[in-house]
Amino acid sequence: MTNRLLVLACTFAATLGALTAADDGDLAGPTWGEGSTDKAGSSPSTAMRTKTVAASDSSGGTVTSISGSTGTTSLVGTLPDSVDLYEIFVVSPTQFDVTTQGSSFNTRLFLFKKVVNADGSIDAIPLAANDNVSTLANWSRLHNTSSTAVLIPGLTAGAHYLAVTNNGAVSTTCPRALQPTPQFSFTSTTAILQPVNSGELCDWTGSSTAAGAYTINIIGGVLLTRPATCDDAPVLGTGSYAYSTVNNQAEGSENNIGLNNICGVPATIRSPTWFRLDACTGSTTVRVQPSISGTAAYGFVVYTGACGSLTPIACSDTFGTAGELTFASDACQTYYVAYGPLKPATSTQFPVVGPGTLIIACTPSAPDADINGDGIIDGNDLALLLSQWGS
Ligand SMILES: [Ca+2]
Ligand SMILES: [Ca+2]
Ligand SMILES: [Ca+2]
Repeated sequence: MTNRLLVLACTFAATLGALTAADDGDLAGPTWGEGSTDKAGSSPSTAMRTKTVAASDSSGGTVTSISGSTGTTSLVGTLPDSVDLYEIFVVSPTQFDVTTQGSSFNTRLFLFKKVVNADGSIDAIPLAANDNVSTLANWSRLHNTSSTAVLIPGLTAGAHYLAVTNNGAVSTTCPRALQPTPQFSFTSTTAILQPVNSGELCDWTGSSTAAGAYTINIIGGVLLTRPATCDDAPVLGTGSYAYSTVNNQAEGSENNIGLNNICGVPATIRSPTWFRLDACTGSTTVRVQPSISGTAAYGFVVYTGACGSLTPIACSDTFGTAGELTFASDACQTYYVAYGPLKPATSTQFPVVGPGTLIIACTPSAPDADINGDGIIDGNDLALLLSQWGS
């Protein structure tokens, strides 16, 4: 009975929208939101990666702003949530231009290059920082758009980290020490500063308690990237999402999914894009609808479980048309979907790639009112429900 009540509680919570909200809208671009909790950490391993199913890795998805807040839940050194770090994809270094205009507190911006080491560890190497755009305003601007000077040396296309902090915080190098070494010296409050120490990011220091809501305006040069692994999957709820696979063809084959062992289809999903379902309890339909009808073929696999230990539960492998699947879903389950262009084993051609629409729909089932499972719906069920209400 306990299990049954738990399931019921989950079903009711989902019905009331109390479970984890989907990432769609706020997290699918062009505006990116941190959400109501502190999801952006202060290190490369806890940074929030901006991404969208609408992107391919080179043509990308548009992002115009990132919004969030500092100062509430996590601890960074002695300051609560004083740093929010985002992984961004710089596509055009000479158009790179970000500001914190409109933020509610006195900000600083820091930019780091993401470096993946041979052992797979990740470092953030400092490139630039700015406190104030001018002597007349305390919002920050980092940009590389000058036609006469390189303002951010070392800025190239690729993955970077962008940090927003208050006006007292500064990044420090490794190793962590009693007296950590700041990476920047704020001898000027208005210059775009270059690092005074280019060792990798380890920690932050500072004494300001300024915090609040911020907006990072993306003026140019930054795009959202495609979630290419399970770990990276954004949460998508019921809705319609533009996608693109135009760059999948150029990508490596290490993430391809062979369908023969999963569903007995001699074909491969090339360079799949991943998302996690914000599922309802009932019947969920996923449809991958290419814009180029008749020629593009798409496949996808639905999994349950956690990344690294996924169990496939359904395949879609329709050739020459949209891929579509309807399956029974449970709001208390975790579902991952990986989709991409489908390459038959007999074909030597790469499958047609291009833009399309990803459609997620759900028909909720009626809640089971027979809570105690005795086959009768009566006052005993109501009493059980009320006893669990709000608990
Ligand atoms: Ca935060
Ligand atoms: Ca944070
Ligand atoms: Ca400032």
